[in-house]
Amino acid sequence: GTKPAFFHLLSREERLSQHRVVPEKTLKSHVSKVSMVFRKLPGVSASGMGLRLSQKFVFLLFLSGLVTLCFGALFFLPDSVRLKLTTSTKLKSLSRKPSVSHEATEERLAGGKAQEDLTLLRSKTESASEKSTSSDHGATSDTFSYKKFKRCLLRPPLGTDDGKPSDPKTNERREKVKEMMKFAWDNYKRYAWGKNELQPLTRNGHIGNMFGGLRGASIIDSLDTLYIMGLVEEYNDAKDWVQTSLDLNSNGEASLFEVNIRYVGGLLSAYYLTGEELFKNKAVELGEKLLPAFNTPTGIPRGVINLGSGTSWSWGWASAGSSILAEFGTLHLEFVHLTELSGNPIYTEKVMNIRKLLNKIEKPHGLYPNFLSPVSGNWVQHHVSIGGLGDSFYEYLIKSYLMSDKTDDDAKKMYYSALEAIEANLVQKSPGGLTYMAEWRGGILDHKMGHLACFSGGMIGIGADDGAPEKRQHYLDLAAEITHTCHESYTRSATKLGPEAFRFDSGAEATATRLSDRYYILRPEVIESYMYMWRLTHDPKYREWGWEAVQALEEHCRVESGFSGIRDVYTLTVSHDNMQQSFFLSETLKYLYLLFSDDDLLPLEDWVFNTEAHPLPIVRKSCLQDEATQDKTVSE
Ligand code: DMJ
Repeated sequence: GTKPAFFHLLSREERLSQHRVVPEKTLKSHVSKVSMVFRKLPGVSASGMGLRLSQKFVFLLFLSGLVTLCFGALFFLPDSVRLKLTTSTKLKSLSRKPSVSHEATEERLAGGKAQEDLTLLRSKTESASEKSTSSDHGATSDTFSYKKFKRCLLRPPLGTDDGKPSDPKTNERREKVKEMMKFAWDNYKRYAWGKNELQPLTRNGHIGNMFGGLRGASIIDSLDTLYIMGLVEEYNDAKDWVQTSLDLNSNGEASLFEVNIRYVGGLLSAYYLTGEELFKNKAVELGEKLLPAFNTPTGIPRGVINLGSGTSWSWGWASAGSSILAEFGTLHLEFVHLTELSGNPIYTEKVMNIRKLLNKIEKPHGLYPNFLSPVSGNWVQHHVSIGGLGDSFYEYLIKSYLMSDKTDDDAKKMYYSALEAIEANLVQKSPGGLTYMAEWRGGILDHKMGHLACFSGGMIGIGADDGAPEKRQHYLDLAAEITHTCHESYTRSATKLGPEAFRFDSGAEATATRLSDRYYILRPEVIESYMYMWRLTHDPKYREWGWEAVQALEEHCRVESGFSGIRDVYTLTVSHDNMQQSFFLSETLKYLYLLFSDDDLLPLEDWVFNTEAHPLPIVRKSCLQDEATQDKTVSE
């Protein structure tokens, strides 16, 4: 019984076999077999090299240990290395042509005009990424090549001139938005640095309880906005903070959804834009901490997770311990990218499992209710909404399809059939001719549309082109009508900002009828739809509507030390809510900036925006693999 040094590496069965007494007869026959082998070797005595029986036994034990150790070592190799071994073998047999030609792409990428410090910063960060190893809290593998990824983009991410419009009036408006970002950022930095959000009236930071003890939500949410706006110093401050102060070892209760869309999404975008390994490693490290939320009987994650212990549970307010459609349905884009970057398939497996369950389950009238039990996998209540609780699930279906380079056919099918069901059951026309999306409660319509539902103009717009040919124009019209209705909800208020929810009953048309629905918290959805509709149609009205919003924000939400939400959009004696939401920096201001930029700043051919407006690149699998083949051939 002495345990071999590698005892701890053995499986249970192997360990047991280490204790088994070897019968002398068997032992003898083993020894004679070994002698047979040696007999064939010249210069080796046929008598077992003159060893005593006990020596032979030790020798045999050593030999069998060595063999086990070799197999064991293979077994214990990290996933990433095994993946690399298998993909490199597979890649050797691939000989498809790259979908994006090498030369053509490099030519397009080379088209950029020199941009002084901005270019300097950007080239600095890129070469940093090429030099760096995965030693920064190395949770990731080295299977992802940033260089290859850049080659597979169709266009430079920031356009030829950082998206600067040639028309001076538009450029002036763009500069105004940049100034707003700088103002919001400077005040956050001055009064709330490292906290999650700025409270601009009391001039202090807010931590809240959504992010499980994680800090700096406004910093993570701002990284990409600062970068695309060329706010170099500010971006560097943000990056330094991530490097020195973003502590992922927190131990609080976090919303899986919020941490994913803001932190994981923000870090992923920052990585793809800058190539800084730091962001990639932090994103994967954080992604890993979210995985225990999926340990449920169905694999549908629960809404809340303790980032330290991994314990997860459902929101107390969600009926019967259910999970929320917009929460577990808004993980797909980020998780697919976590797999891309880490080489670990688990992230994609988790979200594909959600997808499969939703695809399979019966849907009332083809609609997806907002509450699902993570235990039974059944719907818990029949409340359907394109606004809060449902919204970004639909958004992620079409964006999953687009982000997969239009290969994810399940996502495509699910999106268009969901849209059909929405049109058949929820889309309404008001007596005044406004198109809106009502909510559905077990078959009964609630003629209310939330501000959150206003993202759907943009969503239906970006999906229009891939719908059935006879439906394409119809979808584009529907997208324009919804966006128009949402604009009406702004123009019909005194402040020219829209309420949290507006109604189409009791004589109301796109106005809030309840006091509790009159607030505006700097939300982006209406402006988001303006931005997409501008890109899709180039109808100048969308830029005008965006400019109206800028003026209203300046007039009613800008206070001495930042921007604040307001409690009632229908009164000019405004009351501020004292909160500069992090999504104001990541979404509202970014979409405004893109609205006044040329289309080649983050072109839609290459990027999809996650639901927090963090740009994620389209995954061009065939290009990435072919590039790998080329690299391999060169190095061989
Ligand atoms: C953001 O965090 C995201 O857009 C989310 O999808 C919905 N709510 C806010 C903005 O309103």
